[in-house]
Amino acid sequence: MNKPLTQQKVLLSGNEAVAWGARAAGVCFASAYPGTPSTEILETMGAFPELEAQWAVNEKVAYEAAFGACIAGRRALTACKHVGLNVAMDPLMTTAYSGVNAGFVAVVADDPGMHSSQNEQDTRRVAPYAKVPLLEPSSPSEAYAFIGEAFKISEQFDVPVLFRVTTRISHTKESFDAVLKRENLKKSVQKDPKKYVMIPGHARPRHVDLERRLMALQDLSEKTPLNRIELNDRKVGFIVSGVAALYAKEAFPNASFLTLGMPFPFPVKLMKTFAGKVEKLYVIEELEPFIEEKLKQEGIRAVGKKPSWRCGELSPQAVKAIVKGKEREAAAAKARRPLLCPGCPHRPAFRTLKKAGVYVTGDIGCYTLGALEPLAALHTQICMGASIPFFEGMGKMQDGEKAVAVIGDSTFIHTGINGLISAAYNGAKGVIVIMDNAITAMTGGQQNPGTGVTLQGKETRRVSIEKLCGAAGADQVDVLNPYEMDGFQALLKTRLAEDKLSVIIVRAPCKMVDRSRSAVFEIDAQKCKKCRQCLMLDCPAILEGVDGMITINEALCVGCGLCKQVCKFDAISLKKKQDRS
Ligand SMILES: Cc1ncc(C[n+]2csc(CCOP(=O)(O)OP(=O)(O)O)c2C)c(N)n1
Repeated sequence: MNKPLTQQKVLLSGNEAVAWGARAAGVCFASAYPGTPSTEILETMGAFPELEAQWAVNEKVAYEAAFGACIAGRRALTACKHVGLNVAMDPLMTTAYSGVNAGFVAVVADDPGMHSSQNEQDTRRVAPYAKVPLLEPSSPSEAYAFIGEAFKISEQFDVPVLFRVTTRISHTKESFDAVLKRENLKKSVQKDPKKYVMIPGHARPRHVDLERRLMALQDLSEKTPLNRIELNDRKVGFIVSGVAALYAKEAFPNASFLTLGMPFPFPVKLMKTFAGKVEKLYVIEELEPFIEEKLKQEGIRAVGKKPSWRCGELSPQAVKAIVKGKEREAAAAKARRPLLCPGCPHRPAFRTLKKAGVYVTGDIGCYTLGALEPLAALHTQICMGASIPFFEGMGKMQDGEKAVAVIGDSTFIHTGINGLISAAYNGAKGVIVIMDNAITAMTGGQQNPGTGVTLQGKETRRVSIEKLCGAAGADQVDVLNPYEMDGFQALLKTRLAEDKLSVIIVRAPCKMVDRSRSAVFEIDAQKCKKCRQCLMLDCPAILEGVDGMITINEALCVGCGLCKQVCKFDAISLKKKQDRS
């Protein structure tokens, strides 16, 4: 008889490895809000029938739902991008006090280099602030192995564990052997108000206890194999963590290394021991001088990096430059600028807003690209949900001209709704535009409560954005198709002239959802006067040749017809089927 398979060769990205590792660790519940580079963790878990994986409306809710499962005695995981942890900071700070029942791990994916983020904050700094342990793998196989350790640490030390990955780990694939056994841990639910009701009288002793737990974690950090010394050539030693460990090992393969898979609490004794074994000590880490500062504080002599290296990613070449004491050279401009997809419904909406000449407070999503030339009709973007409060504050301080807020459907449900309730309550006036493309497009097309489908593909209740807006206190809610640009323009003018708080929902499906290609357009070179109005739409399908000729790339055109709408010379028409190549 064949033995059941206990080990399997897998090829997984870091995010997939986190998901597979969590399944092997017996995680029963996972909740997240999407955010690059973390999104695929939950997408992968969503495909595991043996556990409950779900999208929450935002990271705070995701954290709390997962924590509820942990109180119920099941291992639970939440995942987010670095800025998502800002939204979930409130429960993180106090669940550190309360501690856990079954294991609880918060996976946070940082984005050094800001490939798809508005900042590059270093989550390692959060661990000492929140007083929780931090694990940091340097490869997908380590991510797989460390997740199980994170749950054990969480249970042994009664604390949530922060698990940090970065873009290069999240999105790099590695082939390794995965143990397929799934742990089966079930604890019973505890009614323990002294632990889970954090009124001051209960929280004070829990804070004292947290300090005790941290001391015990400090001991663990000194002993755990997650922090490991490899002694080779002793002339040069490196203290490294995360993906920087791989860069340093590639750049200096013969050197000695102390790799910190559990950088916090800092293994101070281990760092001193290692420092004593090598002639010259360097510390190599991406972003903040997190380990470097601790070494300085402990009087351990080590060479760190110049402040210019705190911005952006490292590489093996960067490690060599740091060792030579060089400054980071200014990065060359990125070759390709981001563009809205052909047929994207945000394009006509921004064209209309630009025509209206209004100040637009924006938010985060694909529609943020409306800030770029030539659409250039969005004027702020700081963090998710800020558009409506910015609009409210600006509107109250400005004489005459009103700002318009622009926000996507997923962002509106994430934190935009709070801004609308507050604006309505405080008597704000003006127009809020919700760009509802029925998906969370920016992060690759995830479902949200507005789409009526769950992460695991079940039909569910669908939230009505228009009813939400009415209930929140908007005086007027209109719904229209952004492709009807004349209608949108007229409505915008009317609503802006009124003394009301209005919401206009411009609704048309994202082209990633509705992939139908109704038609293809072409430009009649005889009729085209090269007025460039179609080019001003910034559609990737419309091209200007070196000879000034404007053409439509048939392979990219999805037939939205926007270019035909803006052409004053009737030079754009449907391409007949038989003429299509
Ligand atoms: C706090 C936080 N969480 C997650 C993200 C990642 N993120 C940016 S925009 C966005 C949602 C975009 O969806 P939507 O508002 O519907 O706009 P669309 O991209 O569909 O146009 C997400 C998940 C982020 N930037 N900040």
